Amino acid sequence: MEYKYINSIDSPSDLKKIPVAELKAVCAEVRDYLVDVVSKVGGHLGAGLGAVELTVALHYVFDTPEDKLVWDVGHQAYPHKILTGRRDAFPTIRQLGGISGFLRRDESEYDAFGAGHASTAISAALGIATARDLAGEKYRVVAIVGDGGMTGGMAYEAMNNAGLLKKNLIVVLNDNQMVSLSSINPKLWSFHNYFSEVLTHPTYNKFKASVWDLTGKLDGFGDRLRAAARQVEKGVKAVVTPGMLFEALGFRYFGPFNGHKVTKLVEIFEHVKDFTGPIIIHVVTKKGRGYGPAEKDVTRLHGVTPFDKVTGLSPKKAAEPPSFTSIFGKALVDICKQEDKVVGITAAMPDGTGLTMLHETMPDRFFDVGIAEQHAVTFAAGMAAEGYVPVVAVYSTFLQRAFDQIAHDVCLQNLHVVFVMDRGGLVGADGPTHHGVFDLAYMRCLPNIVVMAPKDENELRDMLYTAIQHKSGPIALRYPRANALGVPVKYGYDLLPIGKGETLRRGRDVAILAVGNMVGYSLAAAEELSKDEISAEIVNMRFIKPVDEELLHDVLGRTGKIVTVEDGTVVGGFGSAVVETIARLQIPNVRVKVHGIPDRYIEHGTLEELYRALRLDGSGIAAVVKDFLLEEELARRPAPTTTQ
Ligand SMILES: Cc1ncc(C[n+]2csc(CCOP(=O)(O)OP(=O)(O)O)c2C)c(N)n1
Repeated sequence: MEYKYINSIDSPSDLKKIPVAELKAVCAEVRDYLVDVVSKVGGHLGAGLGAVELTVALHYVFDTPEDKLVWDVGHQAYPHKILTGRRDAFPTIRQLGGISGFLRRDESEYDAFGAGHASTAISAALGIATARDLAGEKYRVVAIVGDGGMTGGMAYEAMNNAGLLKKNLIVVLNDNQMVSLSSINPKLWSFHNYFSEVLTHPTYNKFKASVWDLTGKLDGFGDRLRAAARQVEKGVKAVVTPGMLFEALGFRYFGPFNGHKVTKLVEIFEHVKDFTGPIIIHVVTKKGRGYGPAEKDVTRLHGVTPFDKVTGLSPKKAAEPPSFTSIFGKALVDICKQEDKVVGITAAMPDGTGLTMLHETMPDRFFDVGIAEQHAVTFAAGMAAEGYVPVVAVYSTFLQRAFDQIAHDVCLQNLHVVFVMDRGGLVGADGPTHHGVFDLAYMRCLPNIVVMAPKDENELRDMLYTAIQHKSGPIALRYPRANALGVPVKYGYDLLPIGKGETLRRGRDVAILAVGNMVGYSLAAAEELSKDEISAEIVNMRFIKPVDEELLHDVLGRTGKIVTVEDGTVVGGFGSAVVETIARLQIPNVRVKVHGIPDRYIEHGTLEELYRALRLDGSGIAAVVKDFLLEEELARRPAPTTTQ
């Protein structure tokens, strides 16, 4: 498509110069550019396509960056990036050194608040509005949140508080009737059913017709709306509107509006932008709008690798081993067939966590609770209290949100809940909001819990089985966003002894103690080291908690030097566990190097790039070990004597 408008939109002030009647054409160009770039570089597609008109209208009406737009999650903010000075940088999105796939305050003054996790926008926007009032300033604050974001408890906590504080705050509810990233049941928002019922209710339609008649005449919008409501009320006992819930929380509700009519959206925002108090504008949109394949295959084209623009299909990959996710999904179904008390729980990510398979085979043993990780954990605790064995499958990064539920509802009561953390470790292009690098640290500090990480697919299966059999308390396992290693999957499952590791390779000079996917990289490092005649012992510790003390004693007794390796933060993670154990046991004359993710947020890039940069691949680990041995040798040399 030849672009008439967007090549000269370097900021929203350029957008504002375009006559309103031409905004439809601007939207078509934004949409085309979005599909064009994402088809080449991959990224989030469907949500952005559904929010094009909304984004154009918001930037057209509001005076950003003085007025603050606070987007929830941020995966729908690609059109926002295109219109706010990042059009030319857009093809670098999610690549090392390029712009982020989510929102970042340090990337643009138009990103009023960083995001990547759901349901935070209304809280952040209310905080901004409160700060504005305290500082005596006048700008406007708009939170844009999807119906998915609305399934998270924080959204209601924020609305309840906003209703009390009565701040001038606009919440735009972008309702595309898609909550879960699921091919099976995307409509998890109970209010969705409520809305659908209300929208087809004759009373509501009569009410709405009156309101629309009046909104045609633009002055006195709010008063007339209320008058219309009263007029309809006269004729019926009770008026049901989709906004009753929000109004109970102290918001004034407007909608639902068609979220793809850009001129109408401009008109609506113009009229409400200076209303006082919290208001909610409900717009109905279609995920993937305007691009056939994304409208049809909404789940697959939510987030994509590069694809053919005509067909929407990504090129077929050469045959590769299955992902850890699918190994888990299959094993869970298998085990559920033998154990009738086991259930699977996901927080809006059935496809991403592999639980779709459970839904397909045993739908009554499967629960998708919406984007509600905290609830997922306490819901699981409730089931465990009644003798069920819930397997909570959540991405490592999203489970962070449920820390207190894990501590207070599960570990304190020593309930047998199994936590399966997918996307543990670095995740690549999604970047710092999504890297799952804190899980080993935040899990292992809690009493009663067992924490494990498998080195390959067979160990993952055994760990899942062991976790389900471990009736004495909570237990967690984590694995990376990756294909499994391709080792032949053995028949059946073995019970692993809790807290026992295994030595995979004997060595003389140094021992590398690794967990999870770092075991494979450590074996590669040992090969490299052997070329330099360094003999490294490789230990798969399997358990981050409890630490295998016997094995530690044995290894240290023979080598005296260990390097711990993990795909997680060095602060309080697996290496810390080893160091703490050595200190507690008072093992003398040992030298330890803790290697893992440093104490800072890691940028986005491919996994290979990030592993290389952080020295977590085979060569990197070998280099770390050599540095460690060199330092150790230097430390042992006698200090040079000085001559006078
Ligand atoms: C706390 C948290 N859990 C899960 C996710 C993964 N996730 C990203 S987008 C999404 C669906 C969001 O739905 P909605 O807000 O309606 O936006 P849509 O994609 O439908 O436009 C989910 C579950 C997340 N970002 N944050």
